[in-house]
Parts: sequence; C-alpha cells; structure tokens
Amino acid sequence: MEKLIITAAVCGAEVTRKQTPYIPLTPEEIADEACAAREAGASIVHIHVRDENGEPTQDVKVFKRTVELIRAKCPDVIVQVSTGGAVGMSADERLQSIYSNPEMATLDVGTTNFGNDIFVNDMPLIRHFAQKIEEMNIVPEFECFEVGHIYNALRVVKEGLIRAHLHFDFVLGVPGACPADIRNLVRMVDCIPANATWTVAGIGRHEFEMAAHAIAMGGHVRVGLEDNIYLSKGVLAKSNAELVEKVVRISKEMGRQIATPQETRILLGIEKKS
Ligand code: KMH
Ligand code: ZN
Repeated sequence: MEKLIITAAVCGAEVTRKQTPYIPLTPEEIADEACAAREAGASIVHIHVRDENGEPTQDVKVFKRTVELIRAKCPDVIVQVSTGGAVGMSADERLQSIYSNPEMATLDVGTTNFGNDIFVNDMPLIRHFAQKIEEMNIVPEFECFEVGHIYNALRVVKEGLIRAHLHFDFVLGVPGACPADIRNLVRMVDCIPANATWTVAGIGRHEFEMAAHAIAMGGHVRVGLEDNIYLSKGVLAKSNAELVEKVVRISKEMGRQIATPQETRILLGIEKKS
C-alpha cells in the first residue's frame, strides 16, 4: 500500500474559542499549529483564516500573510487553502484565497445542508472555481459531502476544466449531509476513477473511526480541529499535532508508513511552490 498522506485541517471557519481554547485564529497561531502538525506527520495543511475578531474571512491579504509565515517556518509542507470559506460568503469572496500562492486548494463540488444552513456550490460556481484553480496551476482537492458530488467533479473533469491529478476528500458526518458510516465510505470510493486518490474527513466523534477505515482501505486521512476538537471522549485535543500524532500511531500499528511532503507531491502530482 502507498504511504499515508495526512492532512491537518487546523482551524476551519466555524470552531470558536468558546468551544475550545486551542483553536488557532491569528496568522501566527495558524502557522505555528500548521508547522507543529507537520512535525507530527502531516504533509498537507488545509487552512482557513480569520479576521482580527476571530471571524472567518477569505481576505487575500490574511491568506498571503499566513501562507508566508507557514513557508518561512516549515518550507516543505504543502499548503492547501480553502475556497469553501464559510456559509453565506459570495463566490468572489471565497475565491480570493487562491491568489496566495498555494500548491493546493479545495473545490467544493456540490450544495449541501450544513447544520442549519445551506452551503451553496452550484454547477456554474463549480465550473468557475475549477477554471480559476487550473489557471493558477493549483491542484484541487474535490470536497464531497455526498455521493452525488463525486459526479459533479467528474463532470467538470470531462468538460476539460481540470487536467490535474484527481484527489477527493470525502467529508462524512456533517449534520445534514452524508453520515460517517463505513458503507457510505465504501460506496464513495467505488465511484471514483481507478487512478484517483482519496482521503476522508470524519466529522466530530467519527474522526478516528473513519481514519482507521481509510488506513485499512488504502485511502488517506484528514484530521484537525476544523473537523473534531476531541482527542478522545470528553478530552479536548490541546493541538492539531495531538490529533495527527494519534493517526500516526494508529497507522504505524496497522503497518502503514507516513508520507513526507515530498512523497505526497509525487503521489498527487504537485509541483513545489515557494
Ligand atoms: N466551512 C465550510 C462551509 C472547504 O474548506 O472547502 C466549508 C469548508 C469546505 O470548510
Ligand atoms: Zn475547510
């Protein structure tokens, strides 16, 4: 089996200091968390950014500063920016992040219920984002909250809008979207092309259960405070690195080694940017 790619989703757009004091919010805190997660074994860091009040923003200046800080501190990690941002943001607002020189960006490939909200990603938006991501020589990660989202991704590929390597993230367990269940994961894996790669982000208490399934199935794993704030039942994770370390332990116990950023670039067809 190929080595395991671990992505650390370090802060997200929704988690607050009220929920956990350990969520990083400023560019400096996000960079520190990203680099500690890298040290622990993550080869990709998935980032959102926040404004001076800790609220989600897609401001390109804040993204640029954060990406620069990460690269200064840990030059080899792969930076993946979010183009999902937060529910309710406009498409133009969301897309700003790709102008911060990342190697990867998320491409949300379908509309979904997201808790009490609706996270809107219609086909015109998906096509527009795909085109811009491709133009900037960025490798997309298709965020799939439902099985149908995979087919939207394959549609834009068929239309010639994406020529990069195909890498999918199955986000399972968001309230209102596809539940984190092994049968759903197996179905989603069955739907992607044979030469594509995939990772899974189990939300909340499903994070490590989904990680273990992915390790066994030959997929890859995303963990981080964006998705889950607990290290174990009732115990808050004190950092993203703690969550990554736990996946590293599980993976090594299961006989699967961890990919370095350089090995991850080869697996995902990423050209290094600095
Ligand atoms: N914050 C969610 C509404 C992404 O990063 O592309 C969207 C999200 C997905 O987190
Ligand atoms: Zn995200």
